[in-house]
Amino acid sequence: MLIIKEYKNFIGTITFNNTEKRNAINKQFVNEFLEALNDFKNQNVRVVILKSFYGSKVWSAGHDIDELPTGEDPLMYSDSLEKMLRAVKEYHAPVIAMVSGSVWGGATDLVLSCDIAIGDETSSFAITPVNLGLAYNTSGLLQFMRRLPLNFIKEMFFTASAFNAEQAKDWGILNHLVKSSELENFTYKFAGKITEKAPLAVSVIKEQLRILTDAEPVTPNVFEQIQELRNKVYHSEDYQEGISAFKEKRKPVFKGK
Ligand code: LCV
Repeated sequence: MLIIKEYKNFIGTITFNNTEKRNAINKQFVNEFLEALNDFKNQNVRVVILKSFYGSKVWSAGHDIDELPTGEDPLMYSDSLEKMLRAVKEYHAPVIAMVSGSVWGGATDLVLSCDIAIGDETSSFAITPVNLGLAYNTSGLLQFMRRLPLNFIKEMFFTASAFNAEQAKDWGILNHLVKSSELENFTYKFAGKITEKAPLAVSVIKEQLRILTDAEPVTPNVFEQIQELRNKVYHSEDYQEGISAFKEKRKPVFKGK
């Protein structure tokens, strides 16, 4: 199993359990994740917490690079990571990311897709398509644009640098930054507060906020333009080079084509 699920007092917990691949998000991981959300729903869950094992250096290494298709758009609507992000945003109950360790690529998008993020001093956040010669997808960019100032988004995407817990708190990626020794306790107490509130009201407010946030029409022209831009990169030699370099554990040499 790539995730471990537990349920207690209206709180569902999903612990990432793919340590040898640094909790990279692949199809199997997402299938188990969606199944766990569904099981929790049948148990009338009121809050879900996503976490890694205590003390693990990496919360999640993001999209499983071995599953990134080449020669076509790797972050399509039907991609398993995209399905996971939508499931979190559309889930009837609040989902809390309890973060310790480094968060990479699509996993940063996952943290931003959660309703609340609570991290400790070891947490850091990077978005890394430029390491692979990739652009990012439209819903993902809109997600970042809704949450973070444009200059900070550009710094994150153009440098693929990992931003530390302090910066994440300052920029609003984290709701709360607590000491790693208190993270678990703080998060479950926080979740407990939500489970005491009217679950239907919480659920409706979450869905209202999702609908209102997503209510940004993208005109057909804008859509076509964006598709064309993305086409350029996922057919590029640089994308091939990005994937091969990762697999061969060497630095990529990008040529801009
Ligand atoms: C497959 C992996 C991965 C992985 N996939 O351990 O953001 S976007 O647009 O780019 C989007 C498409 C996306 O999310 O792309 C993925 C972005 N993620 C990354 O760039 C992180 C890649 N991973 C790393 O930089 C390192 O693995 C970190 C820093 C996370 C951990 O380093 P550490 O030294 O602790 P290793 O690198 O030795 O990784 C352990 C094993 O996990 C595999 C990696 O290939 C290695 O496998 P082997 O033991 O077979 O060599 N692994 C790590 N991340 N995203 N596989």
